[in-house]
Amino acid sequence: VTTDDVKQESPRELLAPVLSAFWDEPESWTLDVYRRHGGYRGLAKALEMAPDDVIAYVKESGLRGRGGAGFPTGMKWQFIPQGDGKPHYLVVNADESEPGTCKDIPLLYANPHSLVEGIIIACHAIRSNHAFIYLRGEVVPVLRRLQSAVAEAHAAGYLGKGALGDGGDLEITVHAGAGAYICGEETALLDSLEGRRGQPRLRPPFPAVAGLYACPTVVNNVESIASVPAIMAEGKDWFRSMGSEKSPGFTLYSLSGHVARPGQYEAPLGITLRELLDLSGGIRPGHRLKFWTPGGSSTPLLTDEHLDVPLDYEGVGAAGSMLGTKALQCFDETTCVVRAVTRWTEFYAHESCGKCTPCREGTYWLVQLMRDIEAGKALMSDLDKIADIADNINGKSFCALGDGAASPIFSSLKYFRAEYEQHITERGCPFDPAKSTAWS
Ligand code: L3W
Ligand code: SF4
Repeated sequence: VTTDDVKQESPRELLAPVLSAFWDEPESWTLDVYRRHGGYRGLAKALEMAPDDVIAYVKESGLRGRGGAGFPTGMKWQFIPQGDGKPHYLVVNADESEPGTCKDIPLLYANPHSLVEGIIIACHAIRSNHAFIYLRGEVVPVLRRLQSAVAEAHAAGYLGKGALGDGGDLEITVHAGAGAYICGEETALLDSLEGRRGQPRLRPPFPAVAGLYACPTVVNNVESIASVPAIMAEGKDWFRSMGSEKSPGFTLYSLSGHVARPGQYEAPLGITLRELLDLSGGIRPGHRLKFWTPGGSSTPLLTDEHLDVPLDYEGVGAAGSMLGTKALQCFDETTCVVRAVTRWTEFYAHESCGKCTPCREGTYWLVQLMRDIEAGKALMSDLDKIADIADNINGKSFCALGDGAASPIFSSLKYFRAEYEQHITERGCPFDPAKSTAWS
C-alpha cells in the first residue's frame, strides 16, 4: 500500500508522509527525483552551521532513535569527544531483522538519498570523515540502490574531497552483513564490521567512547539518520509540531499480519493502533484483533484492550510494553498464541549467539517446552517452568536479545494463560491452523 493510496482513502491529518512522500514516484531512488522534492536543502543549511550548533539543533528537535530504544539522537552525537585527535566514525545500523520490522529496508529501497544526506549532516556534526552503512546482507537489490546513491552523491560533490563544512573529506562504505540477527546489536555489529564473529561487547565503554576500531563512534538506526535532513530543512519547530512533547515528530509504522492493507504507514508519534487500523482497512473482514506487538516480537504483546494506547515511548511504556521498532504485527482470533510464541522462541534460540549461558541454554529449553505445550504433551507445571526459565534469562543475559526472547513468554502468559492451559487439558492445540494465514 503506498502513501498515495492511503491519502485518497483516509483522514489526511493522521498521516505525515515525509520519508515516504514520494516512494511510489518513478525512479524515486535517484538524485534527480530526491532533489526535485527538496533533497539536499537540509545539508546546505547544516554546512553553514558550526558542528556543535547542528548537534544542539538536532537535540532541540527532540528526535529519538528509531531503532528500538528511543535514545535522544542529538545527545548521542554530543557524547563524541572533540579535539581528541582520534578518528570518529558514524555507523548506520541497517541490519533490520527484528521479526515484523520492515521500515528501514523499504525506506532504503525507495529513498536512499535521505540516508546519504542525513549521514553527511551527522558526519559534519560529529566531525567524522568516514561513515559505514551495515546493511542486512540478504537484500541485494537494496545494496545496489544504496551503492548507486552513494556513487551519485560522489559525482555531485556531496561526498569525497572537501565535502564537509570545514573542508574535510567524507567517504561512505556500504557493507553487507551475512544475515545474523545479533549483528543488529550495536557492539556485535561493530565486531562484525571489524571482520570478527558478531558477538556483543561489554558496555561500558559505549561506542561513543570506544566503538569501531576502538575510536569514538555513533551508531544510529537508518530511520533516525534519514529523518535529520527534513528537520534541518523544515525546522525543529515543524518537527516538534507533530507527535507528543517527549516523543516528537513523524515515524514509520510497519503494519503486518491479519490487516486488510499491510504496509508502511508514516504518521506522527502518538497515533493509536485503532487509528492506524482505520487507515489500513482494519483487521481482515469478518475477524477481530486478538493480540499484537507494538515493536516486533521483542516487545511484550498487547491485546484488543490496548487499541487506544498512544504509540509513543511513554504511552506504550505505560501500557507495559515498549514502542521498539514500531513493528505492529496484528493477529486475529484464529491465531493460536502458543503457536505464535513457539515460532518466535525458535527464532531467538536460532539467533542466540551463544556467548552467555542464560540466553544460550534458556532459549534452547524454552523451545523444547513450548513445542511440548503446543503439541499437548506438557504438564500444567510446565507453565511455571517456562515462566521460571524466562525469568532466568530476563535481565540476566549479556545483551537485549535475551530480554527479547523472554518478553513474548511473559506477556502471553499474562494475557492468555487460559489458552496455554487449554492446550494441556485438551491434549492438543484447540486452533485449526488452516483458518489462520499468519503462520504458514
Ligand atoms: C553513551 C551512555 N551512549 C546508552 C546508547 C547506546 C545505544 C543507545 C540505546 O537496544 C532496544 C533493545 C531491543 N553513553 C549511553 C549510551 N547509550 N547509554 O544509547 O541503548 P540501549 O542500551 O538502551 O538499547 P540497545 O541495546 O541499543 C535496543 C529493542 O531495542 N528492539 C529491537 C530492535 C531491533 C532492531 C532492528 O531489527 N533493526 O532495531 C525492539 O524493541 O530489544 O531493547 O546506542 O550505545 N551512558
Ligand atoms: Fe549472545 Fe544471547 Fe547472550 Fe546476547 S543474550 S550475548 S545473543 S547469548
